[in-house]
Amino acid sequence: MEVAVKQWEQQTHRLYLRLMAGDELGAHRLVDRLMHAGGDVVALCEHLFTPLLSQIGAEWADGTLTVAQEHRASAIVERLLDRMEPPRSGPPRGVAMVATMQGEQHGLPALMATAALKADGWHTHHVGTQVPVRDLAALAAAERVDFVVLSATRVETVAAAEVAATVIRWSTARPVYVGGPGATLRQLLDLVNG
Ligand code: B12
Repeated sequence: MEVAVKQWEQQTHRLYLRLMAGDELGAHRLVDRLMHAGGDVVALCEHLFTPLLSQIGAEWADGTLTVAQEHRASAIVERLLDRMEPPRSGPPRGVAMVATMQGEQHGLPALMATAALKADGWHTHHVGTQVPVRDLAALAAAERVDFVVLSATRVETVAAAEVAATVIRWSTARPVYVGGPGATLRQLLDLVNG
């Protein structure tokens, strides 16, 4: 969707106000409207949800928002992401698995990665957060995935995910891609599509 930067800023602000009011239905309607206007999952994640979450994180860090307000907003965003799956026809392009490693509680980037991969036509197993590396490697092998994606949000957890990636690559002989803060979903799609 070709939306001007200012329009994304306005939409982000509108969504922010709905989240702060706990208006989940209003938030759903806004996202549905953008999707119907031709918005794709990656554009919405990168131009709407990511800046919104950065703002919420900054306000939480400086004490403007309480933990309860941040949690409520994050939980609504999780449910918005769950609903964004566009209908697709035809067989999947392949099989993907997405997770975060132990110590990484930030599940939203992984949810965004899953939404982006599904929209790109991959059958995607979303395994959630804080998954033990051996269990993830075993499941990836059992499901014969084409690749594994590990999302991480902090410097420490990016480093831990890189170590886990080496273990999973070694035991499954499959590519493993690690995303960190600031990495984009477009980069992820470029990686998986070669
Ligand atoms: C929501 C949130 C939480 C929620 C998470 C809820 C959930 N369901 O995810 C909760 C409350 C659990 C939480 C906890 C903590 N949090 Co927090 N949290 C956030 C917040 C507000 C949003 C996180 C987020 O989703 N960011 C947006 C993501 C989408 O952006 P991104 O990281 O650039 O991700 C992109 C890429 O990763 C890409 N992507 C995803 N997968 C892949 C894969 C590949 C291969 C590629 C290429 C790309 C890719 O997709 C994303 C799309 O743009 C951020 C603020 C912020 N600025 O991010 C703080 C933030 C990340 N948290 C922070 C902190 C400090 C914590 C805690 C340590 C706090 C504490 N003292 O307990 C704990 C950590 C718990 C743990 N063990 O992990 C700090 C981190 C600072 C740092 N750099 O270390 C931040 C930045 C807040 C701040 N301003 O201080 N948090």
